[in-house]
Order: sequence, then C-alpha cells, then structure tokens
Amino acid sequence: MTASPQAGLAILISGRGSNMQAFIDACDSGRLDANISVVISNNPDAAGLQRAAQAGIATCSIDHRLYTSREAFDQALVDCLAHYPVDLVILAGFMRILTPVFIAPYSGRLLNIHPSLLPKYPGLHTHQRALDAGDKEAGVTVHFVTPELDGGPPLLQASVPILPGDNEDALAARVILQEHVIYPLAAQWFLQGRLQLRDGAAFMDGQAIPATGIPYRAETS
Ligand code: NHR
Ligand code: GAR
Repeated sequence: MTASPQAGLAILISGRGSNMQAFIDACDSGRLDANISVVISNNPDAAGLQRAAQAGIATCSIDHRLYTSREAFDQALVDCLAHYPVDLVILAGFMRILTPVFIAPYSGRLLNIHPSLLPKYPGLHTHQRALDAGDKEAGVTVHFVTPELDGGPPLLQASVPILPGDNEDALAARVILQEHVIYPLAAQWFLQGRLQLRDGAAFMDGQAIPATGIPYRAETS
C-alpha cells in the first residue's frame, strides 16, 4: 500500500518566526501530519528565514519595498507559491496586509494567528490596547483570512489572564506560549478536513463555529 503524500504547508513570516518554529516542531513530533514546503518572508532580514534554512526548508525572500503596488507584491507571492505543493497557507507574524490578488486563489486554505481575543482589537498593538482598556484577560485567535483585516471567521481561541503589573512584553510572553499550541492544532484540524470556510462562515465537523472561535482548553483536541 502506498502512503498518501503528506500535505504541504507554506508559511509566511516577517520576523523572528517563533510560530514557524512551532510548526517545524509539530511536524517533527508528528502532532502535525504535514511537510513545510516553503517559508516566505517580505522582510529579507527576518530571523525566521535563517531558522527555516537551518531546518532544511526552502526559503524565499520577497521584499515588498521593491514593488510599486500591494497587488504586484501579492502576485509575486502567488508566483512563488506556484512552485511548491501547498495545501494550506499559514500567516505567522506576517505583517503585510494582503489584497484579493493573493487571498482569492487561497481562500478557504489561508489561516492567520492574531494576538487578541477577536473580534476585540483587530489591527496592531493588541496587547497595549488590552492593557490600556483595563481588560482582565487577553489572548489569541486563529482565523480564516478574508479581505477584511482580521475580520475572517475565528476558528480557535485561547485566553490568558492579565496580571497586576503586566506590561506589553510580559503579556506578549504569556500569549505566545498559547499561540505555539493552538496554531499547529488548528492546522492539523484543517488538514484532517474538519475545518471549512463556507459563504464567509467557519465550520468544524460540519457545525457552525461560535463568533469567537472554539475556546481552547488543554483537553481540546
Ligand atoms: N490581509 C488580509 N487581507 N486580511 C487579514 O485578516 C490579514 C491580512 C494580512 C495580514 C495579519 C494581521 C494580524 O494578525 C494579517 C491578516 C499586518 C497589519 C498591518 O497593518 C495588520 C494586521 C495584520 C498584519 N500592516 C501594515 C501594512 O501596511 C504594515 C505594518 C508593519 O510593517 O509594521 O501592511 O495582526
Ligand atoms: C505573534 O505574536 C503573532 O501573533 C503576531 O506577531 C507575533 C509573531 O511572532 N502577529 C501579528 O501581530 C500579525 N500582525 P513570531 O514571528 O515569533 O511568530
């Protein structure tokens, strides 16, 4: 019997790539049944590019500053991905807003992790905004990407407490530990065929997912 070929992932990064590393680790350990086909960065200096190359993964640097429009940059991303087997695209700390030129061809197989309890705090500086608002908890959400920034339907969400004396760095450090757990888990669900985007709404095992995503608990699997 021949084993079916492993699913291919493309991971888009802009920075240090700790979420990308979590995917590398999850693939190595078998928690995620996939192969990382390519890691792409818009930032040629992203530390994550070196980490990926060291792990033997193909890398591609596409500097957005060399393109005259967002659409032209997005087309370069599409052209790059065409060279690799890609079942699922993972935005992992990717900092460029994407246009339909990229989103349309990957719609329904494009995920992002956003460091807030969406629909709270789309956009940037989420931890500082949660602190400034006096929130008691913060967190992170994996969602399908749609053209509306951080507006695609949530899939999986993890919460952490905000503790007295927290600053942005302390809170970010608590949140990122959760990111590294829930993002590969959501990807595994997707590759098992359990997650779907239909008419702008997200489904898990055929059931509509709540507006804030499935709440992650340690026993969530
Ligand atoms: N693109 C679309 N269309 N929809 C989403 O939901 C997206 C997306 C691209 C990236 C990640 C997102 C996040 O999780 C993401 C989601 C970048 C910005 C941003 O303002 C905002 C949100 C996210 C990513 N980027 C600036 C820009 O002009 C650049 C900021 C910088 O370089 O520091 O693209 O938070
Ligand atoms: C993560 O906290 C991720 O949620 C966030 O950036 C960090 C990237 O860390 N993403 C965004 O803010 C997207 N705009 P990493 O490079 O170590 O994975």
